Amino acid sequence: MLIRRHFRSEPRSSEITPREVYLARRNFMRGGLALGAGLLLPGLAHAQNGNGLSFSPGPFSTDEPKTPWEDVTTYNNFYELGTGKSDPSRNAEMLRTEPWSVVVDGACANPGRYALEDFLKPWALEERIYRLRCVEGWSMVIPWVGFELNQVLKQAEPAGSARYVAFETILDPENLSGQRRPVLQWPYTEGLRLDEAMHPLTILAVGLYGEELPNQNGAPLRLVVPWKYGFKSIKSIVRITLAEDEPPTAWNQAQPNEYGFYSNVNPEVAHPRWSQRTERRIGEFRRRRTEMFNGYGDEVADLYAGMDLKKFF
Ligand SMILES: Nc1nc2c(c(=O)[nH]1)N[C@H]1C(S)=C(S)[C@@H](COP(=O)(O)O)O[C@H]1N2
Ligand SMILES: [Mo]
Repeated sequence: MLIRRHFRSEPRSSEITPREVYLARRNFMRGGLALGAGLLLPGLAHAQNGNGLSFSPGPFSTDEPKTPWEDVTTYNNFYELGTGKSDPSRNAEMLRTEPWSVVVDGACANPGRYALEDFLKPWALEERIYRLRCVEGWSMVIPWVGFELNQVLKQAEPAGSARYVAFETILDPENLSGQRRPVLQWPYTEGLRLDEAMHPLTILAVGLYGEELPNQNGAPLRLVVPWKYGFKSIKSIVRITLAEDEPPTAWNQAQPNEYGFYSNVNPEVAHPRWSQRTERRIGEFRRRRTEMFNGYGDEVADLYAGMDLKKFF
């Protein structure tokens, strides 16, 4: 994806060094033409090296301080790349993202199989700075670059019978060593109700901090659903399926009493093994109170009007 940048927010100086190092290393591994410039020019030289994304500021962004690039890209959950927090960044090269294609299928009039470039071409990219709250009790603020999922779904022309959307991560056990162990049912799957998937907060992300997604964050394409626990935000998506029935989801299959289909962030509903009332923002020491719907209640509470959210957790 070689898209020139028109806009980027100025990184704080503390973020520049690790990102410069990261980009220089990635260009080196890709054999990129911009290797010399990436290594030799100081400051924001990488703006010219082709990895920056072109995007405009989007709605719903929080003005809370962003979690530093270093934490966002080295403290990860991506079990295909290992179960430790630092495994995904260390094992990032196990994920092969070229070539990549995305299938849109199921209960819709306009299904398709797209090369990644063609899948992305119609949609203008926006920055969305969202809170992400992991069910484990930590949270981050991440400046995603992506576009609303509802555009893709509308293009697919969902059938009247479609009520859910199912998502699938790449299955590649030869390269992804995590998929050679039965920690979860592979490929990783997730799902949303159709109205949740159509909500303007729900995005497909292709980047963060203005750069293409690092592999450990779910390159080349991942879901971001900010009012739900982090595991709903499935990484490295290869299939999006319109469905009539509630689809199976990886964590619900693994531990149905711990991880429900909805998994809305809810301080009132404890995980069976720990409370969900507080969280630690990565980089902070004192725990903070967890907000209903991760603070996005004004936007999404209506989706659940009349539902017992203790039952539908
Ligand atoms: N395919 C896949 N997607 C996944 C996961 C995973 O293990 N595999 N982990 C989930 C969990 S538990 C969280 S908290 C977020 C973490 O996203 P981040 O590493 O970009 O912060 O990704 C989610 N998406
Ligand atoms: Mo998570």
